[in-house]
Amino acid sequence: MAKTNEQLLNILDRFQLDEKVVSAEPFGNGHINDTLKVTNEKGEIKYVLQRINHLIFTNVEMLQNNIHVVTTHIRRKLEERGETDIDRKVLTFLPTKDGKKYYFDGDSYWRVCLFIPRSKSYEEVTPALSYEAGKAFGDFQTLLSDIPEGTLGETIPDFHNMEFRLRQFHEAVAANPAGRLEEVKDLVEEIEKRAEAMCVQERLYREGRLKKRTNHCDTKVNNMMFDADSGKVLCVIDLDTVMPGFVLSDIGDFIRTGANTGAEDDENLDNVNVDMEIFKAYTRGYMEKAKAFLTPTEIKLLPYGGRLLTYMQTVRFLTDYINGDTYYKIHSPKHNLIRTKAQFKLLQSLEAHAGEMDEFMNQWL
Ligand code: ADP
Ligand code: GN1
Ligand code: MG
Repeated sequence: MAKTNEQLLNILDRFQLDEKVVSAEPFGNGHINDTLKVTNEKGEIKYVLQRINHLIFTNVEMLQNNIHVVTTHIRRKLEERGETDIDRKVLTFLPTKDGKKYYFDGDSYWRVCLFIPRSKSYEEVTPALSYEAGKAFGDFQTLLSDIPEGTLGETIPDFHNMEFRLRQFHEAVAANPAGRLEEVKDLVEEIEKRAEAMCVQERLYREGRLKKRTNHCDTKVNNMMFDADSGKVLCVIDLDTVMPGFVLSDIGDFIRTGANTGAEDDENLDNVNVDMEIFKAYTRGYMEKAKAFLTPTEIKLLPYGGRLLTYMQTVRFLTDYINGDTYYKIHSPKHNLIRTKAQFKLLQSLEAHAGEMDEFMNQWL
């Protein structure tokens, strides 16, 4: 339920803020949590307040603990590198007055972090920004590569496990709870056709040919803040899903969002295609930072990562549509179906460019 400004200020009052704040207003385009920007008496945005979706992140304690581990780890590494302006390069979460990492108001879970001044996020990127984004996510994985195994929990178990996502899809199809199956049967067929080919990572993992790493797992283009002046990436944000997983997640989700010439939910499918210049620029930036730790198998699979994450998102949006829209926030009755169709169109475009993308990777093999 929406909160009044007064209620939001009461929530903010539970945190150790270092200045007086007067308003909290909706911010950003996320599909899961509620994000608000918090303004001080001078009208400057100072903090970001978020209501955590605890139906999705059911273990808030683990979630906030993961984020604490990740942000303190990155902060220490940046200090060791002698970096300056660190408060703009890593998120800083503020404790509550009783020293906790979140506040529970009896109904919802809340957290607060510092707003990063003079920064910008984008829904669409140029090749130049994309190259910077590639370097930033490659560096993010490098910075987190020495977090000892077992330190971070899986905030959403099997989050990017394709076999699991297909099981959820099959359960939805079998139950057809919202009576929408007939309307989507062609899409269901397209998903089934590709199902086996899209579970390569899980098979390679079982065979011991692919390892898990610490990934961001939501490298959407709007989950990084760029410096408003230099156009360089300042900070990777939205750390809820940082957890052990397969490396293709962080390549794939950027290709899915950044290298799409249309929107994630574009109703005009002619707008939706892969932008090869964005793909190449991101990959160049990413490989500059990540080549040192990637295996040849991972490098070869990189273009497959774009197809996989786009396929996974098609499956997840369609599953939610079949289930009657229980997971993602929607802004119109058919929003999840529109999203599914746009993601499927992008998948077809990525498939058509697969050979060209594979060839591009040869320079690193
Ligand atoms: P969601 O789960 O809703 O996607 P995010 O953490 O990604 O939440 O925040 C949504 C948007 O709010 C981001 O795309 C970004 O534009 C902005 N934002 C989030 N955190 C900050 C921050 N600390 N400083 C500046 N802007 C931020
Ligand atoms: C969700 O919260 P947001 O909008 O950054 C989702 C991602 C999806 C994305 C699709 C926890 O991310 O996995 O890829 O929507 N996050 C969760 O746009 O499910
Ligand atoms: Mg986000």
